[in-house]
Amino acid sequence: MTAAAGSRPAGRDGWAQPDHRPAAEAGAPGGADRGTPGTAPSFHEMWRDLAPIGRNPESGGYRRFAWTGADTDCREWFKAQAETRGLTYETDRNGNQWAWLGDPAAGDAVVTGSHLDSVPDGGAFDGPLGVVSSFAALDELRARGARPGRPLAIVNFGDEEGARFGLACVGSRLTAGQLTLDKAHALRDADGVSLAQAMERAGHDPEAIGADPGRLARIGAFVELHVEQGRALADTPHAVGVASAIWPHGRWRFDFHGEANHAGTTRIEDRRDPMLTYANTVLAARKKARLAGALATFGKVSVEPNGVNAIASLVRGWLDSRAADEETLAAVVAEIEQAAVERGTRDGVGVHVTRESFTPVVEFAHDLRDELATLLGGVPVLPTGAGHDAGILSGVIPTAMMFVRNPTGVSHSPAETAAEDDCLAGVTALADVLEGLACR
Ligand code: HGY
Ligand code: MN
Ligand code: MN
Repeated sequence: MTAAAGSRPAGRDGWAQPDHRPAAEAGAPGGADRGTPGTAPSFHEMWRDLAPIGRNPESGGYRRFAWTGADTDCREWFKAQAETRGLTYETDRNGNQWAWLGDPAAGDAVVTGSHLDSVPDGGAFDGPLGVVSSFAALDELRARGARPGRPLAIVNFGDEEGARFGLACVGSRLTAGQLTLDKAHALRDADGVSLAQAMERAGHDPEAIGADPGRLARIGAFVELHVEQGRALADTPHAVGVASAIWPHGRWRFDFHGEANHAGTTRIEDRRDPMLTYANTVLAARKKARLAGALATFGKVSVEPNGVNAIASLVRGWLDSRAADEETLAAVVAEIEQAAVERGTRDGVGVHVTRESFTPVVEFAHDLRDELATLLGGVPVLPTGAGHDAGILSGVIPTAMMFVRNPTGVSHSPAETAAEDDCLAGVTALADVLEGLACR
């Protein structure tokens, strides 16, 4: 939480230090003053209850990986939120969770939501802000006495970050038919556990997974609210913006094959050290991306045998690369691969590159995007380099995204933050959008 958001000191989850007074008593935005009906927890209470789940006490970051215990706890939290509001709760064939106000079968539904899983040591906001805001916005609509003419739903898409199995947006990709069953069943985590095994252990039937066109056909619009993962709004008077597009992006695994040997006895000229080739490839990626106005990041690496006094036999580095257009992205990745191969030839190291995932450019539906911007009174419209379930679904149904200002722009880090007032402005904006779409 930033200084602007209140007098309580920032905690490591990005919000105020735990305050165990009831939210209304503590004067917290999102408390009873938000007019939540019945016993529905306020924004502040929801945030407080979700905050400890999957949080690593040492880093302060979240480790909510798909189908783990932390993920199960998040999912139970979601179910409890649905039930406490009297919403119709269901889990779909791919493990995505839904909470319905109105008849799920009626069609032309307005759906909002996001995800609750995280990257390794992720922040508190990426995903959960959209889910918590969705429940709070629904409460606000009810408090306004709004009468939706269309079903409304809140969704928690499973495995958005792909932190465990390496592929992002598995829940929405499966639903949209953009992930084949063969590929889904081939997914393994770092311990060799398959996606199917992990699902089964968490109580979900892996045999059920697959495309769900009937479900998507009943949705008229999907709007995802998300913390901004940049600083485009930071220096504007706007707490909320609307997305125009998502940059194309993908993940590539670079395998550098060398020769294990003794660090103390192997002459320099006799070495085939894949770490050297990897290190040079990291530098090349940075340079090629900078020259092209793109982004290229090696954020994950594994080394075998991973001994201090041994030259590595294998280094695996995962490249995440993104650009404004697909041609630039393809060119940058090809240049990085070429640099790796050239350097590998000099080092006696074999280089093998595998594309693990690719998401094409997303241009959000102009009419829905413009409708949101109008409903919100002319807020900024901005592109993002981050991937989202809304991007996956945009190929199938009209989707839009709203961003809540992030004062530092930091994301995928425990330092990720947003001011509490901005988050509450996001709730009101989302309620305005849902009302505008569903109550006209
Ligand atoms: O990696 C991404 O862009 C997203 O945050 N899943
Ligand atoms: Mn993310
Ligand atoms: Mn996200």
